[in-house]
Amino acid sequence: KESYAAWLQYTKIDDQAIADKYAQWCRNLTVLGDSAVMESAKKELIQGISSMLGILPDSCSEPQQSGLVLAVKDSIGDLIDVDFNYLHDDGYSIKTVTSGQNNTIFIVGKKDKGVLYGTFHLLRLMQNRKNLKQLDIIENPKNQLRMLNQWDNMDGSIERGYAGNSIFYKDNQFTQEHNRIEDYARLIASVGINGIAINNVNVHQEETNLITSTLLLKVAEVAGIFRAYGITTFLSVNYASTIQIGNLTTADPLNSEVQEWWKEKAEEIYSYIPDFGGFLVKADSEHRPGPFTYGRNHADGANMLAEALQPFNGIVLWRCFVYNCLQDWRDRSTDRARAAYDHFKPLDGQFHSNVILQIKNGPMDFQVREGVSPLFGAMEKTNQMLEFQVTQEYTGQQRHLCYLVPQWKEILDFDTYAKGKGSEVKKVVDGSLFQNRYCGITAVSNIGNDYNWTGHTLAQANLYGFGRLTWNPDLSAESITDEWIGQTFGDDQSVKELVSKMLLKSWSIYEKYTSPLGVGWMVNPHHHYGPNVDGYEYDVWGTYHFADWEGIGVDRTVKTGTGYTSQYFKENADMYESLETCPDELLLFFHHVPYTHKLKSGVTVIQHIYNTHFEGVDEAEDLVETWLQLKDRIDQERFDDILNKLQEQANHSKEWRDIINTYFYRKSGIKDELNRKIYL
Ligand code: BDP
Repeated sequence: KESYAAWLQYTKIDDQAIADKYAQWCRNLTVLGDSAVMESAKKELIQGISSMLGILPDSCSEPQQSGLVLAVKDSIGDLIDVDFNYLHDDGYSIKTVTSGQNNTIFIVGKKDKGVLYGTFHLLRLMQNRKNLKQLDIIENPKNQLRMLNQWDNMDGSIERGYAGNSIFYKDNQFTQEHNRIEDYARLIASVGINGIAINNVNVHQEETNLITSTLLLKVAEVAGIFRAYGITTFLSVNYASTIQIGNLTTADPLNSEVQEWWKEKAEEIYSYIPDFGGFLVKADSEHRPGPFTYGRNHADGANMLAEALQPFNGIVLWRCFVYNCLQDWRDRSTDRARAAYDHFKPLDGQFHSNVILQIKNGPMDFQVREGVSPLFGAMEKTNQMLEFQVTQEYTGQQRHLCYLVPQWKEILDFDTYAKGKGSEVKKVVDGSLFQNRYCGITAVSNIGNDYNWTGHTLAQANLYGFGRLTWNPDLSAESITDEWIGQTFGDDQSVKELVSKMLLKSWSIYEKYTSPLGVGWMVNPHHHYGPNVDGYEYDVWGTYHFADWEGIGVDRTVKTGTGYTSQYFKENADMYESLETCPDELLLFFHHVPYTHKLKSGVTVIQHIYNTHFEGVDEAEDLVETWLQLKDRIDQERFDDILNKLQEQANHSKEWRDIINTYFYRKSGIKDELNRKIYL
């Protein structure tokens, strides 16, 4: 089925001229070197070529006059010149060599993983019908760690999953769906993902057991599937494992029995999975155990685990999503946005070199719009990793179209000024700004066992785009989008144009009819779907908008508010602190203002709210119209499925519009200048 194949469609090439050209290189395939990863590359090429060209390449033991050659540094010999000094471990070169009768495409990696990435690159070019005649490509990933986090529970449910159940677990056991897991590995390896944590960061009892011998055998099986695609397996661990499964009475990181227990545990894990990646840890957050219980800090906690993993080159991914979820909403001094920085910044320099702090993109929680976390760049001596959320918890839950690549681009390009101008987030997390030992980008995955992986078929683009950005954050949103559409829906110009427009506008559309100007959180508590104006307003989670009859917004200034703005470097701190320079789209994230406050756009806050909510609905309806134009250009199954989702979105956007507009009309008593129907 097309929806299952996602962007690895390998649709038959109808244009005979192109097919004939490609065939010159695809009749012979020589793979120099053998490893599971090389085998995966070969398998993928054979699948891609036979499906696109209808020919089965001959497997040759040495290069022929024409054909494809896959090789690594150690096996390429003097067949061609490759500057291996320039290639990173995951890098590759693709070269078309034409001389006399010879006509060969070489895909050469420093290691076998590079060959796999190069193979997917070539297939991507073919799926987009590119000319292969003069390829001379050298690619290195910008980020060293390019990861996904599965929030899968062993009972088969997925925390914040919107595409069915887990492909990994069912009824507290591992599934036997190895083919499905392998297909997932193919999908994510094709965009360069090289690490995966296979269980939820909220580690319940069942998942705590993943590091016990019976289940480790199963983890090792899964790790084997991923390994063949160059992907390293990690586990989320329960910080209090020593108590839960270790028969100890404490999880104090400075207790020698606790330390010993983890050391032995690490040794045991590595006896099953020699290339195990390490631990992902959510500690002292949202009722998870952590070092605070013992009066220790997070460096103590992370370092204890890091020491256990160190002999095996394992790493600790320590999450900075630490805040008090039981605070008093009236107490503005405990601003949740401040929490990560307040906890971690003072610990700079205290973490071991195999600890990476995993930091959510914003200080709150994956809202449609919020500031960038001020922790990026603020810890010069500490490895940092950026965490995005591909699963659309707050962005429509894969029932609404919300393509997040443009949002991620903005965040990656955000200048922290940590070392003066040009200190973008992407340079912090790729390690180049502070020369970190470990670094990278990770995200919460959006897949489940739905036939199309992601619920909304167009949500596949988020997974694709995330991977591509981890490989190269400098790719433009437009080019990522185009290549995704070409591979997913084929080479139809009108499909490309229209789908690209839909995707690229969708974040802005979603933002328009949901919570305004960066204030966030106007969702139903718990499941976080749909509008709820005061759902979080008077509860303890620290997620308020402070709307009253006079105004709205959270004052996070130093002068009169929570002081959060001071956590940024000066340029940004000044920009956000002042009403004059704070960007419109984040106004209510940083300031409390009257409804009559004039935005830079020239309209008042209240009028902006009305306008955008009407526009958002209109534009959501346009999405349906645009899609309808593509009837007969897209297979029936995907066409219908996407149409249903877009219609649901258009309907639901009205509920958002009416509830939000009515709420602010009743709060402010100010009428819409255009006299549109506001209240329900
Ligand atoms: C929030 C989710 C919650 C996660 C938490 C986290 O609502 O389910 O456990 O983040 O990241 O977005 O730990």
